[in-house]
Amino acid sequence: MATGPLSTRVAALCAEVAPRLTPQSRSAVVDLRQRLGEPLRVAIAGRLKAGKSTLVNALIGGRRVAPTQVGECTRLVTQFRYGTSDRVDVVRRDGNRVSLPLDSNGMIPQKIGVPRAEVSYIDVTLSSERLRDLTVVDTPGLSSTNEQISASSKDFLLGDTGSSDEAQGLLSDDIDADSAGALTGAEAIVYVFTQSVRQDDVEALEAFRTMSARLSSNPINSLGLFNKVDKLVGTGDPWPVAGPLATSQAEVLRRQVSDVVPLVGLLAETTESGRLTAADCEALRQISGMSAIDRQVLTASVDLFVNRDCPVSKQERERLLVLLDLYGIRFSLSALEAEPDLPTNELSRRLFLASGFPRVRQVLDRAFRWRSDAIKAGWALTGLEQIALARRTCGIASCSGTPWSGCSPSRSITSSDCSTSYSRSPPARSSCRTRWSRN
Ligand SMILES: Nc1nc2c(ncn2[C@@H]2O[C@H](COP(=O)(O)OP(=O)(O)OP(=O)(O)O)[C@@H](O)[C@H]2O)c(=O)[nH]1
Ligand SMILES: [Mg+2]
Repeated sequence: MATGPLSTRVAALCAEVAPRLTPQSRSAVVDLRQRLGEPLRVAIAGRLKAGKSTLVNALIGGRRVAPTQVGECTRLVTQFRYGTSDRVDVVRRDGNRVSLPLDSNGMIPQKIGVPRAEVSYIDVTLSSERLRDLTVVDTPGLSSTNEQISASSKDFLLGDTGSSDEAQGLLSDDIDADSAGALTGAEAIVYVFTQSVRQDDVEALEAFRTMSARLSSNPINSLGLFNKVDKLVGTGDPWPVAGPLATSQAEVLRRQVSDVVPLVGLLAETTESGRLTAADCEALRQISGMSAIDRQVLTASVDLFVNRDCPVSKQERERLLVLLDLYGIRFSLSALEAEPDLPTNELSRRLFLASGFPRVRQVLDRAFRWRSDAIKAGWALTGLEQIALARRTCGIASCSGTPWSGCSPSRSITSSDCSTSYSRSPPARSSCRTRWSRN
């Protein structure tokens, strides 16, 4: 069942045209119709270690399920969607599924038991309320600082290259075919970056957005996240710098994203997944009782924090670094110095506010959740259009014309659209390299 008025109209259109199509096109249209009834699918893209999985955990909330740092899964596309029970399926390229239990920490296991080359993606269902109207797709990071790769993948994805084999080779180093497929199938994209946006970020984002959906040139279905802003400054407050930087990066990316929002993803993950325990808070309280100068030296660097003499065990200090990093630790120590009896839940709430995540959620709601009907309907119309394009160029006559062009909710299909060339098309990748031509 489609969920909004626009999706409902497009679903009705799918139902109307499907019986008039060949079995292959019909099946693609039936898939499209089914997708209209599913939650909005948002892909998280960005460079290696930008904090994509950390963001996924914060978005899911209540738990930490996506591994960060290490593990086979960080190199695989992983989809998180709502289900009545928690379940991890490794989906093989032949379509077969291998079910795995979550590990003892409730996370996707480090070892998935299927050779990576045979895995298409990991399908995780969770009984998390947050996923009821949002499916999140975590993608492997763009690994390279090699600008050629972004350019080549862009060429390949946009169909502007003559040698798809060559481009595919480059693509597999950086955006592998599975990631490309996941992004192709997403209706919206969150692009995570750290530090300043670079030209290859712009190009990668442009390629992602274009292959995700050829909706329009408006950046209506992509959002930029400027992550790890706690790393921007040495020991001070990063927010006075983060705000203006995010604004200038939004300017650089104005054609690609609707907004750029600064974030300390780590604090969002820690607080949203409820990882900060009373014991952690107690350890921080003990450290806050040290003299001001000792505290200052202790928190001057990661190395000093772990190795200096301190009333808290080294193991606990390492845990605090994983949960909060130095910015979160300093923030907590200041809060506990001012209010030594601060309870754990109040400290966690303040860290959550300091993460910038409330604004991220608000912007995500505004950019995606509240507009999901229009985004999904536009995405499905594009899919229908491309099915028609492939059919016409393949010389199949039964789908002449675009019967849905009259009911486009977000735009109408114009003659300029009809001169656009398509080489790879969501949702069904067509083998036909096509160019629309009107009779
Ligand atoms: N200090 C700090 N560390 C962060 C932040 N966000 C993520 N990290 C850390 O950065 C590391 C990489 O985070 P991931 O979420 O695994 O990054 P990723 O983009 O999913 O990485 P790949 O999947 O390997 O490309 C982890 O150690 C995170 O804890 C942040 O806002 N601040
Ligand atoms: Mg990851």
